[in-house]
Amino acid sequence: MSDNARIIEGNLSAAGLKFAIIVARFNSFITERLLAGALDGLTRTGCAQPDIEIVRVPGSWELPVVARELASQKRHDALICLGAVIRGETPHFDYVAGEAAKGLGQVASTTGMPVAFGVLTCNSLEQAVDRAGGKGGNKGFDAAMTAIEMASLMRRLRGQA
Ligand code: INI
Repeated sequence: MSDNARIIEGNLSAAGLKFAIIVARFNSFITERLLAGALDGLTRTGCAQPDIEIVRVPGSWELPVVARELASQKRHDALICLGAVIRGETPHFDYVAGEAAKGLGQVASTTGMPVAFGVLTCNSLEQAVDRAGGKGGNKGFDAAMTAIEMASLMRRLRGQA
C-alpha cells in the first residue's frame, strides 16, 4: 500500500446513522433470526433504536419494490434486506431468488442508496439454519455490518462526515 495514497473508507460506527430493515415473512422461522442478528449488529455498533425502522413484506419477491420506495424517500443511510429463499422441487426458487437479487441490485445502483443483500438462497432448510445463527454465523448480522460500512463510506464520499 502506498504511504501517500488517500484512502477513503467507511467505519463500523453506526451512531447517528439511520437504517431500515426490510424483512420477508416467508420462511419467518429463518428470517426472524436474520432480523435478530441485524438488530444485534446495529445496536452493538451504536445505532439508536429510534434510528431503526423495520418494514415487513410477504416474501423476498416483494423486497425490491419496498426498497425502491424507501430509497426514494431518502430518510435512511442504508437499507438492510432480509429474506430466505429455499429451493423446492420446482423452478420457483430461481425466479424469486433471481428477482430479489436483480431488483435489489438495481435499487442500489440506480438510486445511490446502499442496499445490503441479506437474502439467503439455500438448497435446504438445514443450510438456512446454519446461516441464520448456526455454525455459518448470522447473515443478518453480516448484512448489518455491510450496511453500516457502506452508510459511513457514502457519507464520507458525499462530504457529510
Ligand atoms: N418467498 C421467499 O421469501 N422465500 C421462498 O423460499 C419462497 N418460495 O419458495 O416460494 C417465497 N415465495 C413467495 C414470494 O416471495 C412472493 O411473496 C409471492 O410469490 C407473492 O408475490
